Amino acid sequence: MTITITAFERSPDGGKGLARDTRVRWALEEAGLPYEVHLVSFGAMKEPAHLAIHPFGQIPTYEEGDLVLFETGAIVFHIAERYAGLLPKDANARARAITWMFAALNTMEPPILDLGIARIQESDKSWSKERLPLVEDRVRNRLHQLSNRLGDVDWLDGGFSAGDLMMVSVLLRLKPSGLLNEFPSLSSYVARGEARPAYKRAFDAQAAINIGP
Ligand SMILES: N[C@@H](CCC(=O)N[C@@H](CS)C(=O)NCC(=O)O)C(=O)O
Repeated sequence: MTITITAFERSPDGGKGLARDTRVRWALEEAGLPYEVHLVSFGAMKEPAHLAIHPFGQIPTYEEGDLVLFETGAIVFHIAERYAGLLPKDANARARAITWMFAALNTMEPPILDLGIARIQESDKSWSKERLPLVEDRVRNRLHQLSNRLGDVDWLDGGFSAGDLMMVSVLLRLKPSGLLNEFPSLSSYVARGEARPAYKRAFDAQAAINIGP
């Protein structure tokens, strides 16, 4: 059955792979699944046709036959549950990998997104200079905790899993801030993710749309 995802017609990051279709593409590549991409403009994302598949008018979405999904956590979990390569077979290891997916989305991503807002959308506000260090410290705190847990191993819990895919995807959003460089083990962790052939294919596919081949 054909899998179709949606992505930005023109990503605001100009093809740096930070739009969230990249993590879905990465999961599909890890699972060896072919997929098609439907590109949507900012205007079209808010039109009824797209709102019917994404109630919040965002990308990405995932369609497979009658199934329509939104939210990258749900999409990556769906792919990982059904196809080999992203979740361990052992039930407890599987539950732990899923825990890391949730940790990436619920514990790491919110302060990281907040930092992006503080650095870009709020930079012209009178209070921006006072707020930014507070937001940065909240991110630093989480990075410190994550780096302590990762230690000197390659992946968060044994072999590479959907938990790492989601964590690396979330951490990648920190690159423009430079904060990741303060944590060498996390920088290496992200680099290991980026070095995976499946990630490279996903990155190149979104870049081809946004910056051309
Ligand atoms: N929690 C959602 C977030 C989706 C999201 O924020 N998508 C962004 C692109 S990365 C978007 O569509 N932004 C445009 C908008 O919200 O109008 C997920 O993980 O899928």
